[in-house]
Amino acid sequence: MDFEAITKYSKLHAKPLGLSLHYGTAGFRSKAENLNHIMFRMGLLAVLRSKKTKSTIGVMVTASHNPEEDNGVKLIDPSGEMLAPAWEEHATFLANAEEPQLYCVLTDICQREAVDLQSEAFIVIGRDTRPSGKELSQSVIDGISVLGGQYQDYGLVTTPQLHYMVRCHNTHGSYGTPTVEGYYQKLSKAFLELSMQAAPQRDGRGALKIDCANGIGALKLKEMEQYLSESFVMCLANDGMKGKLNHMCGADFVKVHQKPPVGLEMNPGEKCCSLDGDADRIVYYYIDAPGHFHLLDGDKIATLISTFLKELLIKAGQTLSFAVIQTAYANGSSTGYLEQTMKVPVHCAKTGVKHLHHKAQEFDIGIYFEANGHGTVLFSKAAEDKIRYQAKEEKDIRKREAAKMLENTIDLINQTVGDALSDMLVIEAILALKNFTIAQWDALYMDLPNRQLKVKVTDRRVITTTDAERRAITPPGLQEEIDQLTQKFKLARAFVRPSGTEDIVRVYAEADSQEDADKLAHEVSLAVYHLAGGFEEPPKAV
Ligand code: G16
Repeated sequence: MDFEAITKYSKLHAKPLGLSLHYGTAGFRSKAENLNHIMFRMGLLAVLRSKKTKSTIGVMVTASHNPEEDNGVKLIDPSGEMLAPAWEEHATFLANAEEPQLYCVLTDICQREAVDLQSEAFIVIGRDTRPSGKELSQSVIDGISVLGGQYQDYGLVTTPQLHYMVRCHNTHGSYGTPTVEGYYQKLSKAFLELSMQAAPQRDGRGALKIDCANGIGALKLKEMEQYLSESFVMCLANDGMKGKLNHMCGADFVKVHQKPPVGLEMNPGEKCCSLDGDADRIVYYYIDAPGHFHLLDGDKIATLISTFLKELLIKAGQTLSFAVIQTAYANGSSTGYLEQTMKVPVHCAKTGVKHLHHKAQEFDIGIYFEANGHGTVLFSKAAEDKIRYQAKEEKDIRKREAAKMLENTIDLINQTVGDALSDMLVIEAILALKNFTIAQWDALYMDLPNRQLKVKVTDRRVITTTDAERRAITPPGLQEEIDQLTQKFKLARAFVRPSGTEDIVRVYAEADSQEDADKLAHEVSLAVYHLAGGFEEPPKAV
């Protein structure tokens, strides 16, 4: 490593003295003006990770659901997964080194990880549509170049598209062609083959209104549209021509506020969905005839996909282990339905797709979705091989057809990470095959009323949790207070956790009526405010 070059270029991307940022739930996130040095240093780290793994590594510049003035960055590991936890620690360490220590920290990482500096490095880069993205990507490139790494800049892509590129590069094309066209071709082929057997869609039930959160999703859906059949009618709203990214729209807004986004006109029964800013999450919704809003979130998506896969596995006569992974935010009704009605094992992981992804890898088929709409399905290598073999060689036509549909589902799902575009096509294919309206899908089970709130505190790290974030360990007295409050309501549950993407504490509550869920969430927010160093005004009632 060239000490002089690193020192010289680092000064051009100088770290503000004393600024400390952490690799959180999905990488670094902060106001864009704080991130120049982080980007440069993540360029450096990506090169070391690439040398260490002798593989292509991804660097995605995005702050996903955060507001437009924020930005962020995350590294993507060789199989397209989130960065390994030990390297998240290196990332934080490197990000917070003051200028004179930077070289030492780099050397230390190289020694600890036994990085062979003579190895080659190849990095792929992508960014979402934030105004700050281009300049910050250039800082990443500067970091890569100073360590002699090679790179390919994909420019504007969805986060899941970059995850896909990384996997394609490292599997030498067997996962797919590492281009956006390759991505569209792979998904559209699987989608068209899968939905081929669906009855023609009557009454416009195939049409879908999509709120693109004024983000990258709009651009990419317009590109993908030509690869899909004319029978799939998409109508895009919030396509970034007028509105601000994630502002009063997008999957996070719709999920948290449980109401439609601005900029999307809804008529009763119409199927609608929202993506988030970098198109890695999706939620569906509709209004019924009296005008009530119904949300179909990640839990409902997991249930729909589980039902579909379970039916196909039975038809194909395959006995593969199968589980659903959720987080503490999963609605109690969804867990009950999966376990008791569908007889599917359910596991709870900490928030962050990286945690769910690893748990899902323990099964032949692991379906993971966060309630916020972030998720996918993983098929083990053995399961995939069995299904592909059966799709080709099975003599029984019915079984072979079921195996063929499972094979198409494998190809349609982005197995690297939650992907709004891929998830949307999976959902659309299933609804068409089952000839389900969105209301019929919604009727699988009834959600328990729930509420999510945010509380501002001086230092959110005073809250630590256990039991997959369902119980607070610190500050003292907080969990006892939550337990007492919860006891006052029927079918109630509540928890709090520090966000890993925003400077706030998240509060979740559910109960048997909306009024009680709102009340409980508010009372728990007040407990957080008083016991965990709340500032500004105390939280107001919902
Ligand atoms: C990211 C993560 C998700 C997580 C979400 C919220 O989503 O990828 O797994 O659920 O942040 O995390 P937290 O509650 O810690 O702020 P996205 O869509 O912003 O990348």
